[in-house]
Amino acid sequence: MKQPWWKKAAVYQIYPKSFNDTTGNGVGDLQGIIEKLDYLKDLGVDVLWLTPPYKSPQNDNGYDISDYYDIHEEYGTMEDLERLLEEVHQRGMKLIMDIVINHTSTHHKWFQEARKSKDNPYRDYYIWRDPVDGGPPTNWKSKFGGNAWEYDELTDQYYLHLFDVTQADLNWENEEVREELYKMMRFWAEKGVDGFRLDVINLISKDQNFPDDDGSKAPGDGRKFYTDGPRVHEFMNEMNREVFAPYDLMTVGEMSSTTVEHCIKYTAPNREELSMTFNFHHLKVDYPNGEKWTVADFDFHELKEILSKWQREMNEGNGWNALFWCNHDQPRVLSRFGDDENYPDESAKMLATTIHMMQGTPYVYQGEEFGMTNPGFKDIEKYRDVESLNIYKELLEKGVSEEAILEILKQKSRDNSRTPVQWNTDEHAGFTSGTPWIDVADNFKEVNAETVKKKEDSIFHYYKHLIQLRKDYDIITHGDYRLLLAEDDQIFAYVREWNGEYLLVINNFYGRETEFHLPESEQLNGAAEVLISNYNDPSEDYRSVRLRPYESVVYHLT
Ligand code: TEU
Repeated sequence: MKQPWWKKAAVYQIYPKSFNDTTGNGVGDLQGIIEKLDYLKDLGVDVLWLTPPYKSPQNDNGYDISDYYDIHEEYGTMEDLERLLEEVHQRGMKLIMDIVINHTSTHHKWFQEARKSKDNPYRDYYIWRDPVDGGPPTNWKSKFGGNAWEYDELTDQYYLHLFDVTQADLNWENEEVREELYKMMRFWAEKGVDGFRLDVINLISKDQNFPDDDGSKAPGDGRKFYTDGPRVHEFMNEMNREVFAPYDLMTVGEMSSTTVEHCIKYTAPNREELSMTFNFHHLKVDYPNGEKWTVADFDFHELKEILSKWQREMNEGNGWNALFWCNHDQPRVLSRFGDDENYPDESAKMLATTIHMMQGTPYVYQGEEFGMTNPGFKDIEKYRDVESLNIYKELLEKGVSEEAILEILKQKSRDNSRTPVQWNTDEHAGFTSGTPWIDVADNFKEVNAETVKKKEDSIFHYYKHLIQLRKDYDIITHGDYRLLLAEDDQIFAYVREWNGEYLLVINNFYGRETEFHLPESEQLNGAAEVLISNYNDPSEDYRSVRLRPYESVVYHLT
């Protein structure tokens, strides 16, 4: 069977607001992306994922769309977008658009109409309910804090918003809504975009009984009544038929709190839903007891276990994973799982190796390819993100000290990955000639694309090499996966096996030396070649390897 092209592709995520500003207004723009396309081509990525560039009041940086058919003015115009698409295609790359269809901004004309009256033709585009006992219809919580229902005086009803109050959930039960959304997606497909990243797409189907959460799991948050909900697979299949299949699109669904069983259903080819899914379980290993808003080390054993489970089970079920460490909602991977002070180079490369040798389609988040870090903001004034500002208020009200909250945000805020891309040593790291909308991290003089690219053995070139390896070695795409030394406190090692070939991937996740010994049960044989390593003199004997701080080495056995 012919394999889809995206199984050997690497995707690069662009958060336009922080990417590159050409107008001097402090906000990145589409023209700024065009300027950097040769750089991205050089990196070797095949696909660019653009986070929402549509018209929006920007309460959630574009994830609150007020017009799906227009571009946010700070980013440029529709002509700029078309030009970007053309330039991307000219370089043999592809462009996928981030699309947010679980909710719209309350500034969207549909919502503006809907709220006018109960019998407005658009009323049923959203989810409205009467008050219960003078309060919200259910005890569901918004992901950004507070209750998920907002009261609207005008009609004495509540509307549902799983995210910000200005992000009203669409009513997917309404066929007209679905048709409107498919029509809009076809508009983009007609323009020539190559696919979509679908925001929180597993939340679109809500339990129509709207029950209160009894609190058996996470008290009262309600997610079990809308996560991978009753009709979600039916809707995905319909969307595939209506939009994806006719245009042969690549699609990646962002899945909030999902399960591997559901992700197999979303992505197994015979089900005709999506190409691949993002899940976040491996990025909750530093949320002790599920609590994000606390300063905590990550649980290494849990990390290995989760990534390994998804590798094994998605492969067995014929599903397909999106592989990633970071995005615009997550802290920087180097600051989170590596050592950005003592071993930035070694640990960034080791982390990249860990996921780039797995099965799936790897994603690189802007700046990751040359080792960008969390900025370490020390003042609440520096933060911009709605979620961070909400939690700051909430924790203050609960009596947590400001100092403690700032420590938490320093580790967990989404703004950690949203600071401007550090291009060079110029003022504001070459991001803008004006005042950036959010501060540039202080380390830009050393950590910037230009400086890092110049060094032959730098993180940038290492990423390039990893991306190329996936193209050259089919085993990375097809091989089975098994974890080695599951109990080891420091080593993350695994074997990929395919057609009598093996890849042996060994990573030291810490700054202490250790030794790897191949378990007796592993009957690997054949001549070994080192495919890649972050030290220039890795051990030749793969059965016994002395590992230096954050050392990573990949052997190919044939
Ligand atoms: O994120 C969905 C999501 O559930 C998270 O990753 C979110 O950031 C987290 O729950 C906060 O703790 C997507 C987008 O990627 C994010 O930027 C948007 O804010 C969100 O949907 C709403 O559209």
